[in-house]
Amino acid sequence: SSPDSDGCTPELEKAGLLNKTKIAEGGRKLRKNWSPSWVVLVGNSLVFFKDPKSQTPSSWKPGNSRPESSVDLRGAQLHWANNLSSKKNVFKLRTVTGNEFLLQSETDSLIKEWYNTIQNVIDRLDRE
Ligand code: I3P
Repeated sequence: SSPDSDGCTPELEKAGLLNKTKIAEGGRKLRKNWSPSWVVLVGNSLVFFKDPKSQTPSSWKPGNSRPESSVDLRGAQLHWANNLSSKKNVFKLRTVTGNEFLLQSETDSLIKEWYNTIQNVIDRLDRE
């Protein structure tokens, strides 16, 4: 049988290293604090892990390490946001609860893949 034959394990869509900063919490602006984050897109959530060195796609399994934080993508909004940073390849993710994150990569193709994959999940949730 497949690893998810009971349908209870959310599908791992994507995982990788991105630069991340939270810029708002509940609509309240925060001071930027960029740091590398291991980002995992699983089911309806984007999950952030603090220690990228201990994380690899093959070692990641639900429950085997504690996420730093997690974002519910239902109703979220995604926008390219190169106007919000001196860095290149930046997009902004805004949750329904008014939390805002910037995510960034030096690699053009990589950030485009992340943008498209997250947008696809948001679109899927919008249709539900
Ligand atoms: C911030 C830091 C950030 C920078 C931000 C600065 O200074 O240099 O990297 O964001 O710019 O304010 P500090 O470390 O003193 O908080 P970017 O790298 O995204 O440009 P900003 O204030 O224009 O957002």
